[in-house]
Amino acid sequence: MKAHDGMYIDGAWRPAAGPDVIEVVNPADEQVIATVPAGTAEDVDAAVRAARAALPAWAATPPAERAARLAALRDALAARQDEIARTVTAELGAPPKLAQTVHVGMPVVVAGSYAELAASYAFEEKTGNSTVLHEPVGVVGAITPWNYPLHQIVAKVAPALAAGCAVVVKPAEDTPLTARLFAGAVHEAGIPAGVFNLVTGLGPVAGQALAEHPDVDLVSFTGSTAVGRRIGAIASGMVKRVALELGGKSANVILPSADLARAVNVGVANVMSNSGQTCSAWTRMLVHRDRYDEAVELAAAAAAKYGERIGPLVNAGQRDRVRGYIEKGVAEGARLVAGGPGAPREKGYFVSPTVLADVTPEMTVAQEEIFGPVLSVLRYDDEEDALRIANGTVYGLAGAVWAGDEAEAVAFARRMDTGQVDINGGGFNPLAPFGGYKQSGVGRELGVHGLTEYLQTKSLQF
Ligand code: TXE
Repeated sequence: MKAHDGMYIDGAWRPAAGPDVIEVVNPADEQVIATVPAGTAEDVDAAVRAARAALPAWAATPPAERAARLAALRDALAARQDEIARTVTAELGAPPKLAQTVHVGMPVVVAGSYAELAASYAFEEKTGNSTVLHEPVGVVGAITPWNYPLHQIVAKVAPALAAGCAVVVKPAEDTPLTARLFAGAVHEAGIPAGVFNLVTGLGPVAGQALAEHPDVDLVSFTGSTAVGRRIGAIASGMVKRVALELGGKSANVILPSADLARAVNVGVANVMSNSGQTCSAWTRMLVHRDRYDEAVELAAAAAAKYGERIGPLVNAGQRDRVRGYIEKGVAEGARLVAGGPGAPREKGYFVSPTVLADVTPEMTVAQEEIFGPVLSVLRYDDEEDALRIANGTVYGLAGAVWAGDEAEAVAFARRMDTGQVDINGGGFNPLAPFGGYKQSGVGRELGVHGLTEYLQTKSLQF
């Protein structure tokens, strides 16, 4: 057990204002592995003041120099990738290979993409008799969740720094250790004092203080829709900019002409990866009634195979919530064909990869975000029915379409109310905009769209 001190504020680790700490638990064995300070409004205020003081010089730093610092940040993250991966495994429970490739590999690529974008983006352009300046929004308050502890921080901090903003991050209470390693990488990268600050603490205390701080110009939040709504209300009441990445209930639409085995296998892996704790996961599989039984059988087999590789959920509360959803699904008439609500191991917050069949669109498990390794398989009659089901939730974050013919899949994808669709498997693109339609959020992350979230425009007329 290690007791960590301090918050990273104004370029150094400084003692927290209060004595309270947060215990960090390894979800695989339920042991307390560390404590970090629980920041208060006072710590948040110190961090925001440091960011405000650092802002003018960083905003005036030539983009090429900001790009060089971001490249150094990418290198610093890559240099400590083993330590970060071990930490993600310890505090989130991610299997070591997933921790290396996705949890660390992806943010290293994203940090690199913003080093390039900072260098290439046209922060000044001409239109008619005007020059349009794309200027940093100012001080950013970033509130991040635990499901991808490093990626969620990098997806906000890298574009904000590329834009010339100064940032205060409040990471999730379950995964503050990865955030501390990120702060170490920022320091090593030579990013000037105050441009990046880290305050660990509880959401309703430190998170809320950050969102409400009058000197924060933009709040970027990723997490639950319930908290996102509160943050949105605070931001609109104070007329600040806000970016919200919220929940999802994404549809994996398998059209009759698709390669069924491939679509099902990739679909199951997509849901089970990271123990289902992915906002963009394709948690609803939509299959034509003629191929439904075959798909359910394939999905159950794929889930059972996945069972050996799955990590725990992040904490006991999330585990109980996920189990509750499985029980509710069965109570509402779904048929359990793999996994179930029982505890697969004595210790740790594990839930077996679970597949629910005979799920109908109005069931709770087809409407609400479960955030665990639970796949619902739904039947549709024809394409119009599939579209109605796919679009029939309050969410619209991601999705997938599979068809024998790519054009057929694309035609369907165009009619989906969702921010991102993978065609016949797709694949992660760090430059493609990521974000939600409907109640999945406001704004976009990644690539140039992620950068412009942190910019405001000024026009000069000549
Ligand atoms: O999220 P919270 P939780 C969804 C998913 C999950 C559910 C609950 O369905 O089961 O949310 O997870 C901070 N003011 N997602 O409870 O509470 C908090 O400290 C300001 C989807 O962990 O939203 C943390 O840093 N901040 C998701 C962050 O908000 C507050 C990722 C997220 O925590 C706050 C995670 C407040 N009043 C959960 N209360 C995604 N979209 O990827 C909490 N926080």
